[in-house]
Amino acid sequence: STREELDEKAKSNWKKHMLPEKNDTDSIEQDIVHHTITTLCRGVYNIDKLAMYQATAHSVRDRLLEDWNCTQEALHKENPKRCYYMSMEFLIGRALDNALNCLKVKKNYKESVNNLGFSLEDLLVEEKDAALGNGGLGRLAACYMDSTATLDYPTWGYGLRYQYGIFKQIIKDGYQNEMPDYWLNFDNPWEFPRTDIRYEVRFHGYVATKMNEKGESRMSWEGGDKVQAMAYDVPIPGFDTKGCGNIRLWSSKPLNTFDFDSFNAGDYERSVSEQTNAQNLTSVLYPNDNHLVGKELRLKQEYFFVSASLQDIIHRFKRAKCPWKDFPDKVAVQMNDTHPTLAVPELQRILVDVEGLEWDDAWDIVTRTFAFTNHTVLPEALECWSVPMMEKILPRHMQIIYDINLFFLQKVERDFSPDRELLKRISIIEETSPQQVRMAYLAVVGSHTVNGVAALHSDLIRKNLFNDFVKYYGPEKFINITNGITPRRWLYQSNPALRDLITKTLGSEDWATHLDLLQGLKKYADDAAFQDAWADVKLQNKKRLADWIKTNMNITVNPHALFDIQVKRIHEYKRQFMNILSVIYRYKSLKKMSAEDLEQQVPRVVIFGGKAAPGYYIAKLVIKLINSAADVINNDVSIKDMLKVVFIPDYNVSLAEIIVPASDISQHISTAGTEASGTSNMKFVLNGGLILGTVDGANIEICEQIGKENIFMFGVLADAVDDIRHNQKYHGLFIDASLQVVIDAIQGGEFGDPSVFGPLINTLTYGGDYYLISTDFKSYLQEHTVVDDTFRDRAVWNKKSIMCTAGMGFFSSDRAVRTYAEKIWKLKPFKVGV
Ligand code: B1N
Repeated sequence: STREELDEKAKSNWKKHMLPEKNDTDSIEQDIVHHTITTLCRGVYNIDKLAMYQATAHSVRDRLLEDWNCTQEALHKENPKRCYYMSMEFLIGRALDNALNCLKVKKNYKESVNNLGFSLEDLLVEEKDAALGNGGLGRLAACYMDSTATLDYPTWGYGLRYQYGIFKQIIKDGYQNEMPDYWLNFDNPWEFPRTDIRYEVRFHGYVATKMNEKGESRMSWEGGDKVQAMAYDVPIPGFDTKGCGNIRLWSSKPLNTFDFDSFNAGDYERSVSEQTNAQNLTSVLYPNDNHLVGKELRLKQEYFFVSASLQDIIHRFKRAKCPWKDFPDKVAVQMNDTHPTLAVPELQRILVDVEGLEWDDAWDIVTRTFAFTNHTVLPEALECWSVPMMEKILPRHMQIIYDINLFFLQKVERDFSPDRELLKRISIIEETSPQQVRMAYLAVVGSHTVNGVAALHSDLIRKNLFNDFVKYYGPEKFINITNGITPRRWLYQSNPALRDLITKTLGSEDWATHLDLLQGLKKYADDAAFQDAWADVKLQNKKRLADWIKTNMNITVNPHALFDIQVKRIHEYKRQFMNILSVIYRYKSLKKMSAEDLEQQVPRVVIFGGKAAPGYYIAKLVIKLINSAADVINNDVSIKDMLKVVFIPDYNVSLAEIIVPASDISQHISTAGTEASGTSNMKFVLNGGLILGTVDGANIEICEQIGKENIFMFGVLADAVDDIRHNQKYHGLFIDASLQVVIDAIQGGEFGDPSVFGPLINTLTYGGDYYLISTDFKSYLQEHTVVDDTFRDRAVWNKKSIMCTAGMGFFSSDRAVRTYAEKIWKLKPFKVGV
């Protein structure tokens, strides 16, 4: 029986016991001890750091749950319009520190944990990262969930509960090795299994014609194999609000019903192995960033995810008994790239086949519900699924996609242009052999709004990828919403020293939810005392990173050196290769210097971090080259510590929290027009680090916001890239003398067996240098010199650093999310408990 059916006495009994948690230190200690004894079945005789972390986490979770329930109950009653953010990736990282800050109980917890004989800082690092994402796309989803919760937007994330997150990277002999990340080995206090929330998901089977209740003929998807999706909820606390968001992750489980007809009598082993297969569906996150590997299991994951999420959304919608035509007034769905695009034909299928709506009425509902964010223009990342594979796994969806395409092309032909070439170009089906479904086109056709993630990127997709669609639909459908990052995790939590200085200077911590207030720092940018305090914070953060490097890698780095950092997924377009080539150039130059000249140099620590997709051979060679160069350079005493190179293994969210606050320079040096936005650029600048970057992605808008005198930019512009590639193809490349020096050093064996690096060097020479390293190398080296010269004048540098942080208000994910809510979702905040 539900709460509505309980009698008044029972209800008042419930109320009497639903008491809020108390946050005085004594109550907190009591709760931690209670969880140690009950939840963990341990005691003072065998408590250790991990157990203490778990007990502490459980007590914090209790406090979160209170807000979670409060929020969901209020939403249930009021039933406002909600938004669902569908993403195959959520790169959340650790939860405890974030929750303590959001609930404003960190100070008391620190004291309580101390009173029980532990240090809170020691406990925080016991937590394993929730690493259910590859890079920027997954981390963006996590930042957006933080902001929707903080701003009280009724938004839920939907995703998959992978048992293996992104692999653990281990460096052996300079090479990347991958280890599975079985992150659920210990209990996970940050998720709630919802054993009662389960849906069936079908694969394969066939399409039949059936009569519905009204006596109309309808298609019906029959037979096939079914698996079960079970929900796990991950609460997302908002900062300083009673509201609490949620990410619902689906896990595949075998279906426990028994189909006697298809049971192969006596073959018990086979029936168990079928159950195991069902479970394997959500086992592993595909470890590719910006790259599609058209595996059948991935397609199944995408459908499984979409099917379970839509069933859940529809179940919730139906509770309110609204007519179907109101669906888009109650539900907005944002598709994080094309990965959830099967939701378009799936909703159409449910409305037409199952609910009996007419095609056109259903399609109107579908296209008023969905919106689509594009995150990449790289051709190798654009999802295309082969028609035969789709027909096999999702036969009814394939028919629906054909119909969507047919009606779409008929409209284009009738209302716009009968040009056969245009119709071929704009078709959702690509006429290759076999045919392919272009998921990006399906997403555009099925959505009311499409957005890119930075100004340049949105221009490029309007001009290139979606040009025909812009002409057909008109430009209003294609908008820009520049990415953002949450200032809670990426400054408030990860950089306490800077947080405190900013709060003291501005007189309150309102900046954490109104990031534009950082503007108030500008008036202190020339103040010598403030500059010193600012520089001191940076030094503290560099020491923290230097300590980590010493402890974990046994490399000594000088915290007074210029820290030059590039951490992100390893990809040719991001040009870590160009970075290490320039490091080798610097090394060769240092080696040629006289003792006096050497002494005049600015010492540098060049830090790399990032994972390569396990099958990405060239990216893995870049890691090897970085490590081989580091070996030689770090052990060459003749350069007197003027240069150190560090490759930090297993770069992830929790390491980023230590690395980001410690940069003097961070590098964002993608070939112009290839990095859709980038978000780590925003994190570094927010923490007072300067950018060395190309005129690409969000670098351009960062430059506009902070002023061009506070950023180091170089390289060709995006609109020149095509012509340069064309010229290179027909006239060959121009390899500058400085680049030749470096190539010669590698090929001459200065960094180990040169044959190892042959294929990598070939991408430049014989490979045509697609990412234009040879084009940009000279201006890149020149800009490095400007960086060195600027760093010598510390007052000038400190002012730039302050101006960086002060100008970053625009890049808060609060601004981004508010824009989505107003322009796309038509969503209002829903405040709880005031
Ligand atoms: O999305 C980020 C951007 O800031 C980055 O510039 C962009 O590279 C990144 C297929 C992707 N685009 N596409 C992906 C990830 C996984 C996958 O399987 C593509 N990631 C991005 C946030 O907008």
